[in-house]
Amino acid sequence: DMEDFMEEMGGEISVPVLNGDWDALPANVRKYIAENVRLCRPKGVFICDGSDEEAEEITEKMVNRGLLTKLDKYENCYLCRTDPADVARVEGRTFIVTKEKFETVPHVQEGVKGILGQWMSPEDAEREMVQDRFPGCMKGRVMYVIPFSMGPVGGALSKVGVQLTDFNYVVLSMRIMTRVSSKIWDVLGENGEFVQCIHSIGAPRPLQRKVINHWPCNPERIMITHFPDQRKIMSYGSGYGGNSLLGKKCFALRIASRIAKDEGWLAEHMLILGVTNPQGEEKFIAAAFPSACGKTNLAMLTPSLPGWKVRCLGDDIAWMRFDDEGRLRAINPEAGFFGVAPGTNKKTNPVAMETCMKNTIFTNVGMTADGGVFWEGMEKEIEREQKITTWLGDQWKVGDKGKAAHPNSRFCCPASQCPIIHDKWEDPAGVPIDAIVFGGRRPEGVPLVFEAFDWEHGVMLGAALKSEATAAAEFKGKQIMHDPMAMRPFMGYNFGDYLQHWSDLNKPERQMPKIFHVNWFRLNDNGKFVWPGFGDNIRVLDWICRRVNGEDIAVPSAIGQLPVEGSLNLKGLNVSWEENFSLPKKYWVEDIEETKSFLQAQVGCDLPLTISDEVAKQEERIRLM
Ligand code: GTP
Ligand code: SPV
Ligand code: MN
Repeated sequence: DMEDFMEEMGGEISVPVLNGDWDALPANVRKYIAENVRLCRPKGVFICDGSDEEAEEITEKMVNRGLLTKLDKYENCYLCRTDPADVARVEGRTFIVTKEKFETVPHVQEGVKGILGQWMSPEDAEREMVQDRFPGCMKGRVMYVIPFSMGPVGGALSKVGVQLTDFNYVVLSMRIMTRVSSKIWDVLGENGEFVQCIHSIGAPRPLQRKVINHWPCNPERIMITHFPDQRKIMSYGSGYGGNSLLGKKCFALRIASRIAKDEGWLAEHMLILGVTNPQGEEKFIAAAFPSACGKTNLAMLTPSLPGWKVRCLGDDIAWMRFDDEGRLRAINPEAGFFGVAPGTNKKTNPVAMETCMKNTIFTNVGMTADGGVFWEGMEKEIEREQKITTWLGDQWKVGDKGKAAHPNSRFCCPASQCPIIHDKWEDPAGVPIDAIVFGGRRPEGVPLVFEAFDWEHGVMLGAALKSEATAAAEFKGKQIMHDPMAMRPFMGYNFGDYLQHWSDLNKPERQMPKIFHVNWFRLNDNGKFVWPGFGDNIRVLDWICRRVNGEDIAVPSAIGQLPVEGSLNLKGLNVSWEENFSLPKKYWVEDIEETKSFLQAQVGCDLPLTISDEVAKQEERIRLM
């Protein structure tokens, strides 16, 4: 048992195993747990098996404690309200730890503060995490052991992780977002490799800080560190999504992007969808938009054009690898959706609304008096004058000041429940990607859709991706921020090396996907969206599919191939071509200037020549506009 094990390790403590069979664990897992028990001092260890019974037991406890509220209107749905100080990812406290600094971050220009990832030395990480934060951090709490697979269990492209956490909310969320199962132990075998994920809310007993909303956390001390060389993640102080569900951004993007570089594949912040035209021909598309810029919505799109069908494979992360035939194949490593609630309704995203009506955990949304959910955008879907409790616990009704839901409130639900989930969403071989799409919130100047001239130009477009800040992280206001490849917060290694890796993928024997750029968020002079978005985005997908088929419906411009006027199906819409597709020269002159200095300042000598060449070519084209 654990006692013998601790003794062998020269340890002095042992704690009860509250659930599961310690002796059935692989030896390297036992060692990993024992080391962290010694460091974190939990009162017991709970080995999860991912079963429904286990989830029911944990859920009941959380309801009794007040951390979850049952939503009577739906089947097996719960509301969770966090400490208002713990509502989003904390990018300023997120680090990648490598011996060599420039493995993690590019050589920025002198005097410039880098924004493409944060590096920490192993010595500092040892002091900050292992010495300052983690000793005794789980005192009085249970350490849960969560075996999980990113990607189908045992699949060739899948990877295994084991998360240790002292927060039951994380256990319930991980079993929705990843594949949690005892089968993982068999996949690992005796000494199989797994990613070590260690998470603590940093609130040992006796408590040092008042617990708000029954959500223990330690916002002042939040720190999230990644050790790509050791395939390890340590996260402290926050229970929120991307900070605590370590399979998601920490593993499937930051650690995986680094593994992917070493092994020749890609781990990207992308949705995956299949779109079938009225003739029955299906194309697969992967799209990268920054956080809260429309991935979930596009992945679940309900087409406004007759005869079209969209099926969802994933809404946030894609792992992609070229196969022997030279096709880029993508899998969704996740098993659930952790989607933005506000803005989602039966008109904008009926599929998401249907997906989250059972077995869902809602975080920081409002609640109606009859035990339903409410958030901004649902005004037409509840009875008038309904009494609502806001995410902060205040009484409220539609029309009152303030908001019912936090702008980054989320639903967490199993992907399998999605009514348009693709039959192949769990195919371990993945689906062949025909097009890659980049996009962001661009209120000005950027057309609805355009196509890259070639792969290199497309990689440059990705590198130049910008967007208005959103509520998914700690940033305030509407500033336009660079978010290259929608990966700025999730880069696992030097961004210059990352761009080189993307460039190097282009080989003659491969069928390279076409690359596109879209913008659903352009505003007119009255501050109104010039494009209806949502279900009408099928019209853009239609154009993209026809381009993939080689149709002659594009005309070169300074920034890429634009749709020939009239080539986009706008039947039944009242939109202005000019407002959607004009290229204001002044805007683009400034844009390329700004992009060039951004890349020079932030990526410096690590910027691949192919990319600076593409920037120079674009600059020249814009000059000639
Ligand atoms: P993360 O989960 O943070 O990675 O976000 P995401 O990229 O999946 O974004 P999501 O689809 O949840 O959309 C975020 C917000 O953008 C929601 O409030 C949506 O209603 C809104 N949105 C999505 N698509 C469109 C669109 O086509 N037009 C407009 N105007 N808004 C959109
Ligand atoms: C994002 O911010 O891109 C998300 C939410 O998908 S989180 O899981 O918190 O990263
Ligand atoms: Mn995301």
